Amino acid sequence: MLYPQSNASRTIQDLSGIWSFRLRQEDAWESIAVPASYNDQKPDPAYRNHAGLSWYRTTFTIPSLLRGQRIFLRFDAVTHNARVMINGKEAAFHRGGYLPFEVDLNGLAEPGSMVCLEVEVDNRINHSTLPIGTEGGTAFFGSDNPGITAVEAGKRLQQEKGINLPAFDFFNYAGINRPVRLCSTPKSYIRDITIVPHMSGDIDYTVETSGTGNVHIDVLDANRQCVAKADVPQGTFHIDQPHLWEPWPGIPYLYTARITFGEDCFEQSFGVREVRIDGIHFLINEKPFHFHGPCKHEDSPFHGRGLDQCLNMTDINLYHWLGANCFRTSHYPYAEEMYALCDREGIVIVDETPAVGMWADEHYGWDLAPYHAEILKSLIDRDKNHPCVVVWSLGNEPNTDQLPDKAYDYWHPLYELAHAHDPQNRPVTLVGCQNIYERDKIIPDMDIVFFNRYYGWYNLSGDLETAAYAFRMELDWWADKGKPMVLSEYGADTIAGLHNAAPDMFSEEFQVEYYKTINACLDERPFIAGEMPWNFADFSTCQGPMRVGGNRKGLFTRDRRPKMAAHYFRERWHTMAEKER
Ligand code: BDP
Repeated sequence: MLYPQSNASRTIQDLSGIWSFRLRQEDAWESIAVPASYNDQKPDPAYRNHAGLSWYRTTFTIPSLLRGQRIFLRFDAVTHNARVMINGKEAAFHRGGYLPFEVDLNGLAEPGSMVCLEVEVDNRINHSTLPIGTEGGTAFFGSDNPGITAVEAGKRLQQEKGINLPAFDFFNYAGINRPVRLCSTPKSYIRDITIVPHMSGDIDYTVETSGTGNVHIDVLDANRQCVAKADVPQGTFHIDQPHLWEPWPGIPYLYTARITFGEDCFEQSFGVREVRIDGIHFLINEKPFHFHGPCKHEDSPFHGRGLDQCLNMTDINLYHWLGANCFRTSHYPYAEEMYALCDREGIVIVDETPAVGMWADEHYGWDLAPYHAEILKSLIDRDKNHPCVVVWSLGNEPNTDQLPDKAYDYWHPLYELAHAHDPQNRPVTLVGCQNIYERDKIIPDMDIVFFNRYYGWYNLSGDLETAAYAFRMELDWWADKGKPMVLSEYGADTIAGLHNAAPDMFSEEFQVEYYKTINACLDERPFIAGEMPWNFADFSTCQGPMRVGGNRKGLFTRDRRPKMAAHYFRERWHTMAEKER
């Protein structure tokens, strides 16, 4: 699905602003900002902890000058399910909270008329959604205390009340989290574009269209000079001695394919870069690439998970400040604006589906696979042309060791699907949790092994010497597997400002010592292709005995102030980048 564009043939009317909102149909309408999560917009536990439906409403007028055009609404993300009503009539239902969808308005509303737009949002999560949630009071870090009569009765009551908690460790921010736009194109239009670049300068492409017209393509360099042309909807054009798209600290050079089809036109940017794996090396443009950068969340005060371009810019500038070159979109697809920014800034992305919370044995009986496959395909369709995206992640920390064959049978077809569906055939991974690695069949089978480990934190807590001993033992086991491996999460909760000369858990000194200890183990191993600390910044989670105002494993606080560990990584990563230059 193409990203909305306003140009000589297409228009966009951004519907961002203050809409009307209510949590229950019998309530009066209140005011709400769009786009943003609703949860933190009012100091009211009913907003914060709501589980169920909620309603958004706004009005807009379709300009008369759009007569004769194809007119549609484009929702970038409504979390998690959306039912869209146009002038009181149901126009669309969309399942899934982090990917875009369009609602065709032709036949539903006339140019020149005012439209009433209502969106019914469902934020409930359960065994048939991605991410996974639980009905009742058992959260990610909650304690079950099974067998205690009174606690069991309490849990039953919570179930009756409809308490709905995440099976994952981030707050279930909900609502219209990303922009809603009224868009138009000519009636005959460019439906999709696929670009597959090669370092030789040969660029394979496909333009999909609807209606009648001729396709023409001009390929522009960064100075908007034409460097190639094509006149058929599918084929290969050639750029002589192309500038490559290189991750930071290289130059992330971007070209633009300016496509016309009848009256329609569209500009698609792309980078010339290749990605492949060779033994223990992950290669970008045939050079070994070392992933170093913290994983992220879309999370901030006020906005929750809502799009905030200033925050995204600030974060990417902090990545530059750190000398970081990558992040993973833990644990769901991010807003499209972030990928466009990373294309420009040379920050590499590991792009993840919202498959998180799949740690129960029963998971493999829930038959999520068809829906999961659909989401994976939509993610690839959305992000396929971004040079910054170099790996697909099928999901985060599922149960893969307890029922290793079932896990294999679930995940392997998704792995194959990602390869078959991605025109650029990027490497594929599934992020593994700390588990009985000797039993695991699927994680070691991925193109590149992403493994999350918390030696010294969740286990062997605080004893860093023993943590290093244990981690080294595990690394010995992986050493002869012949695959590149990325430590895709490791970290320690740290309260900013808590200091201790003898480093103990939760102090800033401990976080630094923890990273120094684990990094020393990584530095000895040639098959380690990267380190991705958990997390870039502190972030909000649901309440629980393990979380003091959220997850505190950030290198930065939630308002982006560096902890000591941020300074430590800054030194380490800039030194690494100097050597790689
Ligand atoms: C990992 C999860 C991540 C958590 C992290 C933690 O992948 O979502 O936030 O642990 O516990 O298991 O901090």
